[in-house]
Amino acid sequence: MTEASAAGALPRVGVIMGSTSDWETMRHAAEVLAALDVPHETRVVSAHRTPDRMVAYAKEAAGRGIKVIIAGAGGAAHLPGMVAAFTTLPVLGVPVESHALKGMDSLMSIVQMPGGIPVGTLAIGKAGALNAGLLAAAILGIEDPALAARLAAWRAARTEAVPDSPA
Ligand code: RP5
Repeated sequence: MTEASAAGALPRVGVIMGSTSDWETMRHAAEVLAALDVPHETRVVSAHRTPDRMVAYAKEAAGRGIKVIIAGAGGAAHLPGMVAAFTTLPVLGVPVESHALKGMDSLMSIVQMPGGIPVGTLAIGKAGALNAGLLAAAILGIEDPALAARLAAWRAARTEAVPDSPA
């Protein structure tokens, strides 16, 4: 399953990003959510280029049944923090690796939120996006034992795949 609509289920996780150029990174969040059968949606929502879309998305997400928002952006990465300003849903921020500063700008833009407006900040790039998807599944799994079991199986398979020796 990819988009929630494909299965007719309401999306429970929103995966948003500042640009289509972020998809190569953010697809790793969407792919693991799909692997875990978590209904989700993917949207391009830019804090700078489409600020009205961003405000509407953040304000309406909870009412549409979204439980967790994963927001990825690069450079002056204001999207996760601004979305968090408009919703009390958990917001997981993924710093996308930028060309100029290798994602350090993205990380610093996302991580240092003022007290009171939390963003759970992940690692720069692919690992951060993947882990954001896993964290979203873990959060939903608190109230969804079947999903928690799928997540545990996913993790166990990765453990099983680690070889004893490098050669
Ligand atoms: C940010 O600017 C986006 O999140 C993206 O990471 C970065 C560059 O965007 P493009 O110029 O590639 O559209 O807003």
